[in-house]
Amino acid sequence: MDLIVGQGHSYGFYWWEQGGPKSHPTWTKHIIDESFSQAHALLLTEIDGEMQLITGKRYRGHNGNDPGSYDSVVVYAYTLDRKTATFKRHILSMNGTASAGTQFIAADLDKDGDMDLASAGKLGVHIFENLRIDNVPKVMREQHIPLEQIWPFEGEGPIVQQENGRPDLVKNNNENRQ
Ligand SMILES: [Ca+2]
Ligand SMILES: [Ca+2]
Repeated sequence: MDLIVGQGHSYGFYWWEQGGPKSHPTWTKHIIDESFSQAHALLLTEIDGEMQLITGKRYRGHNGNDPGSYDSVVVYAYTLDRKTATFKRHILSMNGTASAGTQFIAADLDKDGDMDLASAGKLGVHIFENLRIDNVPKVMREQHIPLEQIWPFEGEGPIVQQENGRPDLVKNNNENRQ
């Protein structure tokens, strides 16, 4: 049995390979990733049919006193090739507000048939929606983009037709041009 260990309050996480006889085991340290600090939570789980290791940076693990406390906050998934014992990194969130916190959970949160993730940290609670199965219409996702879509704002000049603007706004633009 091998081990995967994250540095909760410094840089790096590793896997430790067990060797030797069971009566006198030896342990060899292997680097998985040392690019971020405070990998305070690790989750090894099967997602989309393959084993994945989920981790990331905890934000302000010791209230800003840990190494790397002010680095970008990241959350990564690592797919594991067990034949070569290599981990391939995939970005789930970078420089956003999602963080590792103290635990990840994996569950099909929207019950569409694929496994989603959630974490809670000092920057808030986040859900990572798995888009392998995506039953949400594009128009509905557009409505939930956290941006003000009615622009230019009042007093900022004439309305111009936007290539990807809301259908109702594009219609209004055409009326304004008449
Ligand atoms: Ca799902
Ligand atoms: Ca999904």
